[in-house]
Amino acid sequence: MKHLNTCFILGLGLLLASCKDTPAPTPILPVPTPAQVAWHKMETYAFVHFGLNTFNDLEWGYGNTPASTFNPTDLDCDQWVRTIKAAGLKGVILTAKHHDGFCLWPTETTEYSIKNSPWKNGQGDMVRELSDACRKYGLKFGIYLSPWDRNSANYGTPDYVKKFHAQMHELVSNYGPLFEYWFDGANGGNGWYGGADETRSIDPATYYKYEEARDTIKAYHPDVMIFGGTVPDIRWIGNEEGWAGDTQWCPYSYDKETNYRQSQWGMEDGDKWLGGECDVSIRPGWFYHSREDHQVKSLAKLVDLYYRSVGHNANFLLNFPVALNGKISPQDSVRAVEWYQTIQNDLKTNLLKGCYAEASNTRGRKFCAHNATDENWDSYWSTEDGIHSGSLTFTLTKLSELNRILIQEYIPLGQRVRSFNIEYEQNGHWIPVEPIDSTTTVGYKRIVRFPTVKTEKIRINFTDARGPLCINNVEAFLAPAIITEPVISRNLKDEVTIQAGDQGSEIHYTTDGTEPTKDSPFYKAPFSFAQKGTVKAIAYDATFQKSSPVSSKIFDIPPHSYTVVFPKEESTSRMFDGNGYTACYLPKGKQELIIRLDKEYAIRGFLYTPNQQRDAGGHISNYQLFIDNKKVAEGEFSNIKANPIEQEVYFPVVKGQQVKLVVTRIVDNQKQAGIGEFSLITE
Ligand code: FUL
Repeated sequence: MKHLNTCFILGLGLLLASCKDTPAPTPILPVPTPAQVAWHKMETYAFVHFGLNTFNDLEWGYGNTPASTFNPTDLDCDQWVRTIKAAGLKGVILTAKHHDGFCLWPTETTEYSIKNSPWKNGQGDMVRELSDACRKYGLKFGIYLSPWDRNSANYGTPDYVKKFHAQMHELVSNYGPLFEYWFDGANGGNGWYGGADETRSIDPATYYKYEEARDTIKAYHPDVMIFGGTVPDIRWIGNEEGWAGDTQWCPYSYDKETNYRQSQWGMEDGDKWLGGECDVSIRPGWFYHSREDHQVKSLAKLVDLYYRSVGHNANFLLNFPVALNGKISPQDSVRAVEWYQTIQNDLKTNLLKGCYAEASNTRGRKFCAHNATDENWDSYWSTEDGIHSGSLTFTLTKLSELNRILIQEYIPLGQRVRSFNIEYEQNGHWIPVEPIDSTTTVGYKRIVRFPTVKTEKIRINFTDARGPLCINNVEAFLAPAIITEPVISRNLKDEVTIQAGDQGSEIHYTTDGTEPTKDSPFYKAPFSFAQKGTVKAIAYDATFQKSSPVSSKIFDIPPHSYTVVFPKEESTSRMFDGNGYTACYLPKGKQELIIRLDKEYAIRGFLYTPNQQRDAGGHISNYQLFIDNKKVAEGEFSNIKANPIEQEVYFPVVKGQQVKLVVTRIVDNQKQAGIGEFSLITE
């Protein structure tokens, strides 16, 4: 026994000595700060958009909606926080002031605040209520303070910047602790501005004095992550759809950026560590609109977004548009919790737990393959200096089915992996899995989804990296199938096409508004639907005996009833083809569209979809609509630049046959308006 102990101690001594001798790989710049690493580990958190816009059915208030309209009847921040927590989200960011300038706390800087609203007779403080609720339930708290202020009379002058900084000071010194501070980038130009009702432009890079702002914020909250402005700690992912590119570098250089959409992928040669944040609303809009009650994102959509954000090395920021009563709507909370439970269930049983891990090469015992499965985030498998590739092979404890592999790099030493692939062993042969994304970067976290394979051995080949590999975690799972709802569209020939989201599932549909079941008619091919009505469909997987959620599409005037009078170009047909990715551009000089309908209709609104192609321009930001030469609507498509989704406009019913859309402003003052889809809504 004594002898054994001596051997053991001797062995341990030698081992420790050899560990001591093997240095860790040199960091590859840029590397994240410890606060940035802690932020990556949060992975998912919530946004809440609530304010005057909520009560006026707006996305971007003009700055003139009266403070008296802010009147939640049953505001309950505890309910928000309970919901957000049940959805597994780790924190919440509140729009303390949106572009309309209305402040949700009793600021000294302006009268345009909850002080002058009927809510709690002007005695309330929403920022306080939410930050208290967060503390009570153990959630982190963050602030969104819009730099653009469409209410402020002195917006555009140095005095406004003083006011903006004073607002920030009130927020950082009175509420907290804060984990994130959001500066929105929108500066749309026009606004009420104390009654001036004009367009004002500023240079955001210099006007707001973001460097000073950073110093103030960090003096109170040294570890806070600043979003936006000129000195951010994290970066906008470049879309408001909630996804990050599968190639996803945290390094980024704003001075090398030529198009803001580059942010979707990051930059391998970026000189700053700026992790991506994917912001998306659970509904189409950021603020609550009752007309969107049926448009809460589907479970399949949200789960997909999780894999395309967190699973693509980025954080996920899910917005809840709080409703008029001051609560998160039941549809939204049920969906968010369902989403969380689905992901938890997908990633429940790690099949690599207790497995045998082997590496093709390693820089020393301290950096062995086992570190990738030891559940210790700070230990990692690493290759020798100068060796930027290598494989990890895992022998499972038994023959298993799997369809997810989760990989993490030890990011405190920088982001390294450029490419990898995954194989599984079958009858002595290595067969590549078929991932649904390209397998390039890894970063803080990469989750690879692929069709289920059955095996006892899995191998990950890291084929290229910026330095020696540093892999601190690998897990594998078998996630149950989610059946995705089908996509319904109608083309120029008035034919309806229904496409399944999953291979192998069958589609059943109805055209009379009733809910489809697996006994409803089976969809085989496009069918003619030259009428107004609703088509509903489900995908049904006979193997799993499971149906997707129902997709539903309301079709109004059939495409064949529209004749374009101006411009007389063939490409105009693209705006009625049921495909937002094919667009028509109005001719330079005359930004108008004139349509003649086949007969008179009672019209109560219209739908406009901007060109859905990646990086497309020409989105209409302001419009007028005429029916039989009478103006029936005029307005702004707020936030269309950042979020180019279908826009809905309603007005009192007007009977007519000729419709004219006049484009009065195009995003970025471009010369030609693009129209992906256009249609009228009838009574
Ligand atoms: C955008 C804003 O303009 C939207 O209204 C919303 O607040 C979103 C999160 O950021 O840029």
